[in-house]
Amino acid sequence: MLLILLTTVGLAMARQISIPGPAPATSKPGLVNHQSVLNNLLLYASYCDTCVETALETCNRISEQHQQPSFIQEAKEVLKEISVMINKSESRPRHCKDLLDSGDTGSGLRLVYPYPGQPHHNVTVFCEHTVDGGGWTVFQRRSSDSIRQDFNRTWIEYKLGFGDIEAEFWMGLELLHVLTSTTLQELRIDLADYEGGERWAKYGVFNVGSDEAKYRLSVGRYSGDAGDAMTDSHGQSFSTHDQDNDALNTLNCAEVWRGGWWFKICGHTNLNGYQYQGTYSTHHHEGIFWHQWHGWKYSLRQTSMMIRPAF
Ligand SMILES: [Ca+2]
Repeated sequence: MLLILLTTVGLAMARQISIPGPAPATSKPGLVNHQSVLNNLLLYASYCDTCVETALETCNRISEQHQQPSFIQEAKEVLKEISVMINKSESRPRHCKDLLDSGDTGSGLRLVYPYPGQPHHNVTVFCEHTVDGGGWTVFQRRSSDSIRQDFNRTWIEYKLGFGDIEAEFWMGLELLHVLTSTTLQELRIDLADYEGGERWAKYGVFNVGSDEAKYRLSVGRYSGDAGDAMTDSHGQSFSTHDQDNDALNTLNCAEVWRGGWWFKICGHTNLNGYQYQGTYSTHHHEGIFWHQWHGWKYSLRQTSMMIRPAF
């Protein structure tokens, strides 16, 4: 576009300059002389429009060629800066597995960047690298060794998380949804009783839906020695004492079982129940229980739930 404009203006100028005849009385002598010399030169060159146009185009092209190196250089530098920013962003750990892959060992609090498209949005999580190959991001823990937390919380508390991340805590369903949405996750659950016994359960599929889906649970492909108490809750929304999303019309499972969970009718486990110590005898199943191991009326000493990308 610029080339066409310059060429058009150039041709117009050339035509104006080449008009024969006496110079206006007001013109300066030097300008008259230059115009006369230019006229003569154009006449000598047969005054060819095409020749002048070609010459101007050549001029423009040479001018643009002179400008290109600095423009290209500038563009290259911008691309390099963008590339560095992208690499820096991609190298940030999204979860504990990324940290394990980059050489992290041990266990404890770590900073991760789990939100896609938000490279600066970080959260503190607890990474477990000492169990089953490591790379686990812990999202729930109960422990009789710590100051006990109240797990009979509201919907908003289960959504945002609560407790002490180095002791008893619940990560929060919103972050759990984000962490399980990017790639296929596996779930590992570790249980301990008051007699020194330990069991584990692992699920090759684990996903928590969005707030709109009431944090619907997808879970399956069990392995372990604790027994499968979770698959029964597959496809079930989360419930709390102030939000009944279970499949039982006659009561609110979260209310009578004293904690938020993916209750169905009501289910085979609740690791967010009340912290009785071992055997208890209340009417409802209120404890921290895993039916396939210690039945309905035994509250466990310790539990942890953690996730890791399956691949
Ligand atoms: Ca209900």
